[in-house]
Amino acid sequence: MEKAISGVTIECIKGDIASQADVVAVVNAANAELKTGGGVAGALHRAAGPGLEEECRPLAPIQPGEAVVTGGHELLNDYVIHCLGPVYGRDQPEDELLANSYRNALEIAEDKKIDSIAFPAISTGAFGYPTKEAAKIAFETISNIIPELNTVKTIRFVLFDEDDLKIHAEELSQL
Ligand code: AR6
Repeated sequence: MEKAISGVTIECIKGDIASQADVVAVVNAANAELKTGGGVAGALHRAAGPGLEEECRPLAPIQPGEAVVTGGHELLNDYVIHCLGPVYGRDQPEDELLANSYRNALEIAEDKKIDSIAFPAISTGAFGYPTKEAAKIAFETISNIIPELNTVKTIRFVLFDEDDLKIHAEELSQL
């Protein structure tokens, strides 16, 4: 499933965020300490090797909604953009904090002149954000920021299972 808006392609695919060979940057659904963990953070840190955690150490801790960038180390990508999403029901206002994650990641991508970026569904795993609500916020935020984008041309959502892919494809088609 993909959709083009003002020259920017938004794609939804099923897959593993740690195996996206053809994008310049991947986004990590990080923890505040920017350490390895479960889910996306575990997959990216495992594939990147210990150099990633080392580079992250002086950048931590980060706040919900904030994003920071590192190199990709042994990943297939030049950059990792680490976003701390909100914990659903705890970090408030969670919708704004989730939107900030997407906005801040895309601002970093522009600063670094990155043309392709892959996101996981931030906050929808261990942090408990309902997938449909989170997908709506993600796509609305991205469509609002698209007029400000110059270098980013491809924004990919990498969903881990068929249900999450379906939910994201539905929300994207309604944009
Ligand atoms: N590729 C793509 N998506 C994945 C992958 C993968 N390899 N693995 C899981 N997902 P989560 P959060 C999906 O928990 O909710 C970590 O332990 C997953 O099914 O990775 O922001 C950190 O250390 C879900 O839909 O991120 C933090 O403490 C989505 O990615 C905390 O979890 C996000 O799940 C962050 O929680």
